[in-house]
Amino acid sequence: MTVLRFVLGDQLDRALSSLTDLEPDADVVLMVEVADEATYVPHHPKKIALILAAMRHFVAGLEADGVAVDYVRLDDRDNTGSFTGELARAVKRHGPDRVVVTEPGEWRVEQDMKAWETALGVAVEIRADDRFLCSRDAFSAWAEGRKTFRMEHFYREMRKRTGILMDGRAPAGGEWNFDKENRKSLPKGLRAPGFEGYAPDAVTEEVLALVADRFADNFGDLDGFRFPVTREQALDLLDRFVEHGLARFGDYQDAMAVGEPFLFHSLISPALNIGLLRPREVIERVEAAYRDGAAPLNAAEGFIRQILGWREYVRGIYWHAMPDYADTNAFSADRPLPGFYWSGETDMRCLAEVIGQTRREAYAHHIQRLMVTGCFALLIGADPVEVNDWYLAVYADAFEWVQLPNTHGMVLHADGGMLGSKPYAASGKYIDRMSDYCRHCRFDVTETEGENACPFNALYWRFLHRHGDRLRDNRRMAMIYRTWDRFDAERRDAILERAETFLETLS
Ligand code: FAD
Ligand code: DLZ
Ligand code: SF4
Repeated sequence: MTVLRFVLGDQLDRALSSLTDLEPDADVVLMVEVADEATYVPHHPKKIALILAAMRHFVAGLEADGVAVDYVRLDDRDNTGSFTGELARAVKRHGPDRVVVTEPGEWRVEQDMKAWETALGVAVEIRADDRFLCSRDAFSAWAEGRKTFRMEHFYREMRKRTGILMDGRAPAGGEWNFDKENRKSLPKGLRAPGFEGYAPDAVTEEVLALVADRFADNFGDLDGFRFPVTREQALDLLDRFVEHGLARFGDYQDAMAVGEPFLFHSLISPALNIGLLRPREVIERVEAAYRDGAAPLNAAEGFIRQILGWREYVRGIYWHAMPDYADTNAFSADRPLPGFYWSGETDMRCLAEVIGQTRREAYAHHIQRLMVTGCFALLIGADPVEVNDWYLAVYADAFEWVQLPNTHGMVLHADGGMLGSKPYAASGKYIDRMSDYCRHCRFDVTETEGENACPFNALYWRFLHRHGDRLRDNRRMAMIYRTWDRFDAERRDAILERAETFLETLS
């Protein structure tokens, strides 16, 4: 009985559900590098390199343990370029009794997967992806009958269900959430640990040459590739974070600074999302650091909330709401994404800084994605499809199950509030409070009118003005509408004019 076990590029986990009952003497593991996956958006070259290099290292590990692996390379002559085409060829080669897979991370791939059994004439068993702490069914059960979904409710439920950061039935430290302690701006002179990374070995070098040859025109620098590509390296990265970054993670989680792309963030998302780390082990490691006194509770809780809360929540929303979710557009936003998202050429220092860092590193931390590139796209009314494609392409950790709810829901509020209670619209004041970007910018963050005024300011008021019908009744926005209403008509007109004049410069 041969079982063909098809493992995708973001499933690089030896404990994966499709591998749990692997019989090394009888089964074959199939992995394929295919053009479809490398081109469905113009991925950052570092992202393609990460996935292919990690796949090749994963396969080397399986082979070293005596597992039969069928590995198709991107440049193999007969490569059909698609998962379906490569599975069909492999079924012909091996004549398996059945194919076993773990459910994928993207809706479009799942549609293909569901058609394989009929198309290929072989039994296909699709198993749940148990790397997550909340299964798709468990999320649906939680969501059932709720009018609105809120992360905080889901998160508390997950804390109770898993016992993570719980002292009996109560949350550790007596509170569920320490976010109010986690909004400090960076004091002068405080140095972040930096990211040394992992030097490419011969396997990775070969991938880098392939990517340089084929994807040189994509947005993003391939030079300086140093992501972890093996489980050992990913575990080392986690150790380093716990030792050097975690204690300050909470305090400076929302901070941003010129020339400081990483601050006290963990940088584990690329490794986590492709299976080199398991979310549960990351959480347990961080909880242990707190219990041992190596990290304060605001840091440990803040970090664990991102993984046990946000990460699981957005995945639940994705599968619960797809495929209609991607087609929503609550604000009827339709402006093309400005060209500088791809070139980085803009006088707005905050955007130039985040886009430049994204080009170099295929990385930006949460607040940069949310409150700089994201908030700007929201305020100008950028087309959600273009915004989503940009985020899916440019970050090494981007897979649709996690990218789409964050971008479409959290940032653009295009889902009309399914994921979050209000849009994260903000003026330049927020960026000024949380960073030193404005001090290095040609625009004046304290001004709203006139051509030197920070564009975020007038755009913010314009956004509120345009979408009053949707947002005025939101209790969390009532105060800001009262401020707008207090402005006299002349001031309101001047602000709206500044916004329109600025928007004309984008086209
Ligand atoms: P840390 O700040 O160290 O956080 C630890 C971990 O928490 C992360 O590794 C990640 O696994 C998890 N996490 C934190 N916030 C979120 C969140 N909102 N949703 C899900 N997981 C979270 N994350 C992705 O993994 N892939 C994406 O494609 C992605 N796109 C995003 C797009 C936008 C517009 C926004 C606002 C956020 C997006 N995020 C995405 C969430 C977050 O920005 C990244 O997970 C984080 O920046 C990764 O860096 P880190 O590992 O240093 O995170
Ligand atoms: C993102 C990506 C890329 C660039 N290349 C491959 C590949 O060649 N082979 C593969 O198995 N997976 C790749 N991936 C990851 C897939 O896009 C991902 O597994 C699906 O989107 C499902 O989440
Ligand atoms: Fe960005 Fe405005 Fe600050 Fe310039 S002044 S960095 S545009 S927020």
